[in-house]
Amino acid sequence: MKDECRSLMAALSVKVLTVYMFLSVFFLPGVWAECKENSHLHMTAPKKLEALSGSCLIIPCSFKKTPGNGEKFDKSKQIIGVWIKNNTQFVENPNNVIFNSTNQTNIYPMKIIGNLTQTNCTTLFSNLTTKYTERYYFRIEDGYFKVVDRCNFIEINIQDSPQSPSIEIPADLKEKTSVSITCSAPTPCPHSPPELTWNLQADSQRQTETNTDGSFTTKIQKNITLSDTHDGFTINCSARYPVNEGPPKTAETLKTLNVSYAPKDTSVSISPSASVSVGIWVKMTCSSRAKPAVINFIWFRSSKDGDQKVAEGEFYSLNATEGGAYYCVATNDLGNQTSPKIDLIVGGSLKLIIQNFVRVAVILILTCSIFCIWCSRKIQRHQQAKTQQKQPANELDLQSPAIDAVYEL
Ligand SMILES: *[C@@H]1O[C@H](CO)[C@@H](O)[C@H](O)[C@H]1NC(C)=O
Ligand SMILES: *[C@@H]1O[C@H](CO)[C@@H](O)[C@H](O)[C@H]1NC(C)=O
Ligand SMILES: *[C@@H]1O[C@H](CO)[C@@H](O)[C@H](O)[C@H]1NC(C)=O
Ligand SMILES: *[C@@H]1O[C@H](CO)[C@@H](O)[C@H](O)[C@H]1NC(C)=O
Ligand SMILES: *[C@@H]1O[C@H](CO)[C@@H](O)[C@H](O)[C@H]1NC(C)=O
Ligand SMILES: *[C@@H]1O[C@H](CO)[C@@H](O)[C@H](O)[C@H]1NC(C)=O
Ligand SMILES: *[C@@H]1O[C@H](CO)[C@@H](O)[C@H](O)[C@H]1NC(C)=O
Ligand SMILES: *[C@@H]1O[C@H](CO)[C@@H](O)[C@H](O)[C@H]1NC(C)=O
Ligand SMILES: *[C@@H]1O[C@H](CO)[C@@H](O)[C@H](O)[C@H]1NC(C)=O
Ligand SMILES: *[C@@H]1O[C@H](CO)[C@@H](O)[C@H](O)[C@H]1NC(C)=O
Ligand SMILES: CC(=O)N[C@H]1CO[C@H](CO)[C@@H](O)[C@@H]1O
Repeated sequence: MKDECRSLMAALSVKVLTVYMFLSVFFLPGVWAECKENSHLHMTAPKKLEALSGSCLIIPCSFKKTPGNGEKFDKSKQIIGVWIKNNTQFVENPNNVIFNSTNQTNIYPMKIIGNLTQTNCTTLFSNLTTKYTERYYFRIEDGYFKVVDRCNFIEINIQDSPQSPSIEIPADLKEKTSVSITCSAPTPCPHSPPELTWNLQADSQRQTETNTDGSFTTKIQKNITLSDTHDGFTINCSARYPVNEGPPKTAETLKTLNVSYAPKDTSVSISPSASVSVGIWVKMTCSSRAKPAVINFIWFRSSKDGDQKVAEGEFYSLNATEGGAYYCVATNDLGNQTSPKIDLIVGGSLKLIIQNFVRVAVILILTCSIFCIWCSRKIQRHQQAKTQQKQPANELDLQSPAIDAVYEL
């Protein structure tokens, strides 16, 4: 019984092992085995490439041959470069050969533009459509050396809409510093690079640069000296890619500037008013615009002997006893700003004002009355004199009592 069990177990484990080996040979990726087998050819290219339908794609590519025993290069023949697409399990299925550099016309619109004798397999892939989204393997045929690099393949992804450009802004923006802002767009097809536009005036002309992996990027750049007005500004960069047919395809990216700045527009407001009576409670408020927010407000009172610090904090309340000029200084991490001075005028109390008013009024009334009485008397006398003048001429005499009366006054 025990023996039977043991042999059954042994049989089972052999079967399991066989199945596993079968799987690893035929179904599991088995990449290690393929890579080992084909290490004689090593292709170097970006692992993934994105491209736009209706445009083209440059595949940056180079390779290294390490011939094994019996593999000889035939110098009399030209080196053949072959691209194989991968949509079946066996990459060497002839149906998957979509480009052979000896052919004038190929199944896929590809062209090796690199010099194969200089191990440059750079390829131009034109008239792209989304159906070319595939995995691509490279093969070299040079005399008896005919090898596919199965380890290093390229995933080419062709899409109907372009990738968004990217806006590069240095971190930690501060006012009064000069920064360089760049908008860059991937450029799969440097023959027809995207046109870049943004809501900043570009300093430099559009430039197409080569990246370290051989792919391309188109850029525009602007150097700006930051100020608080740039804070919250949204940069809108758009890339227009020309395509074979129809209008250009566009993609845009927005990025908002986050600029920190020292306090601005610092001012003092006063309540109930800048002109108050003695003994009134006055509240002053210091306001300022700053990023990051103001961490400290300091209040000063100006006087002949210089300015004196009187308080700290956003608000300053005081019992109005005497007037003076006050101001505040707002401070944050980036600096400080002094507000304009505000004059606090302290008058007498209401009671005092009324008393004064009454006193003035009484004096005025008295003066007026005396003057009026004097005036009316004078007019009276004058009229009396006139009446006497109208009497007969014989009575007109310098010693007339009426005239005497006038002189009496
Ligand atoms: C590529 O073309 C050459 C010449 O026509 C041919 O000898 C070779 O077998 C082709 N290679 C592949 C992988 O189709
Ligand atoms: C190369 O040309 C031959 C005939 O001209 C054709 O049968 C073959 O499919 C072509 N190969 C490729 C990869 O286009
Ligand atoms: C390979 O060829 C392409 C196209 O001619 C060229 O732009 C590139 O500089 C070449 N690469 C190297 C490494 O020479
Ligand atoms: C490719 O490179 C080889 C060797 O450097 C040179 O002889 C040949 O003229 C080049 N071919 C082309 C088309 O530039
Ligand atoms: C690409 O397509 C256009 C028409 O759409 C055609 O004129 C041109 O020859 C094609 N180019 C290639 C390389 O196939
Ligand atoms: C912008 O600044 C960078 C360095 O910060 C400098 O290399 C570049 O020449 C400047 N560009 C312009 C147009 O001034
Ligand atoms: C960005 O700019 C483009 C053209 O300059 C414009 O069509 C688009 O509406 C703008 N986008 C936003 C969100 O403002
Ligand atoms: C702006 O930058 C400050 C620090 O510099 C940060 O605290 C704040 O969250 C940022 N605001 C936005 C909207 O990114
Ligand atoms: C202001 O001070 C005066 C005298 O110092 C005092 O009589 C008055 O009550 C105070 N007013 C207030 C509102 O505290
Ligand atoms: C404001 O800043 C200046 C210069 O940085 C400094 O000299 C001054 O003491 C500051 N004032 C206050 C009230 O912090
Ligand atoms: C998409 C596709 O068909 N991929 C295949 C490419 O070839 C390998 C083997 O070389 C397969 O494992 C993949 O399934």
